[in-house]
Amino acid sequence: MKILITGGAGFIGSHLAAYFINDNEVFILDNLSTGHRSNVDFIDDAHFIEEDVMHKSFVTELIKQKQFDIVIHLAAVVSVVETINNPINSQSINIDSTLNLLEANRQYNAKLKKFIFASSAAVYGNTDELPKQIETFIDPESPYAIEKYAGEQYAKLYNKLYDLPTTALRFFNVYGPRQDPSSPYSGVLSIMDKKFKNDEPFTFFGDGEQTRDFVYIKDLVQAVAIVIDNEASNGKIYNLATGTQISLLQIFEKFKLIYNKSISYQFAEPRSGDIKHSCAEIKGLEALGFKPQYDIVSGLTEYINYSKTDK
Ligand code: NAD
Ligand code: UD2
Repeated sequence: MKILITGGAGFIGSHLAAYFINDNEVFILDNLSTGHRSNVDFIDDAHFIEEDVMHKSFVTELIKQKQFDIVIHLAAVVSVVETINNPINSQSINIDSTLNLLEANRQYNAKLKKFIFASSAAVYGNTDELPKQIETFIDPESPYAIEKYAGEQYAKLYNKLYDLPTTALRFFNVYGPRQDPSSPYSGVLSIMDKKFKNDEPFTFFGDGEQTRDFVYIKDLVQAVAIVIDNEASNGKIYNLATGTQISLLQIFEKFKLIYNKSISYQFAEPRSGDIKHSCAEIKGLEALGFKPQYDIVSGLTEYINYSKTDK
C-alpha cells in the first residue's frame, strides 16, 4: 500500500514509518519544525517531502498525483504552550491543514482506504470522571485541545457526509525512543530519562502522586495497524492508551530499578491547569483486537536500554 505520513519525521511518525516501511511504500511530508531528517534515515529522498502541510496547493496536488491508500495525519503544533501564545497560527496548522487534507482526499483520491487523525486526551480537559470515555464530557482548556477536537470531529463528519474512511485516535501519554526531552513541556518520561542519564535532579511539579495512562510507542503502532485493517473503525473516535494509570512517584521507583541507581529530586508548585489523574477506557480499540503488549516496566526497560546506547 502507498502510505503518506504527515509529521513523519517526528517522534510518533518515525516509529510508524519504521513499521510500515517493511511491506509498504511510505512517503513522509514534514517541514522539520520539530522533527529530524535523521529520525527517518531509512526513508530515501524520493519519499521524503520537506514541505509545510499548510501549503494547500502542493498538498492537494500530491494527493491527486500519488493516490495514497492510507493517510496518517500527525503534523501539528504539538506544544500546548505555543498554541496558547499563538492561537491563530496553531489553528491554521492544526485545523485548516486537517480540513484541506480531508477535502483533497474527498475530491481527488478515490483509492483512499483510511485517513487517520492524531487527536489527544487534551480534549477531555480537567474533568474528574475516570476512566475517560469517548462520550465523557469534553472540556478543552487550550487552543490545542479545541483544535484537536475540531480535527477529530471533521474527520468523523467527512465519514458521515462523504463516506470518507476516517478514524481519529485520542493519544494519551505516549513515550519511547526519539521523544524529544529538550523542552520543559516535553513528555515527563523523556525528561525523567534524561535526568537519570545525566545524573541531574528531577523536579516533581506537585506531590508526584498525579497519575497518567502512559502508552508505549510500539503499542501505539500496533493500534494504528489494527485500525487500518479494520473497516469497522471508519467514522469512529478511539482512546489510544493502556487503560491503566500509574503515579510519577511510582515511575521514579521503576527508573531507579532499571538504571540501578538513584538521582536527587525536589518538589515544586503544581503546574497551573495540570490534571491530577488520567486514565482511559479502551474498550473501543479492544473490541477491534487491540491489547497493549507493554506494561510500564517492559516499556520503560526497552526505552531506557535504547536511550543508554543513544548519543
Ligand atoms: P513531534 O513534534 O515529534 O512530531 C510532529 C511532526 O510534525 C514533526 O516532525 C514536525 O516537524 C512536523 N510538523 C509540525 N508542523 C508541521 C507543518 N506545518 N508542516 C509539516 N510538518 C509539520 O510530535 P509527536 O509527539 O510525534 O506528535 C505527533 C502527533 O501526535 C501530533 O499531532 C500530536 O499533537 C499528537 N499527540 C502526541 C502525543 C504524545 O504523547 N506525544 C499525545 C497526544 C497527541
Ligand atoms: C499531556 C500532553 C499535553 C496536553 C495534556 C492534556 C504530552 C507531553 N503532553 O500533558 O500536550 O495534551 O496532556 O491533558 O503528551 N511533570 C513533572 N516534572 C517534569 C515534567 C512534568 O512533575 O519535569 C509532571 C506534570 O506536571 C504532569 C505530569 O508530569 O503532572 C505529566 O506531564 P506531561 O507534560 O508529560 O503530560 P501531561 O499529561 O501533563
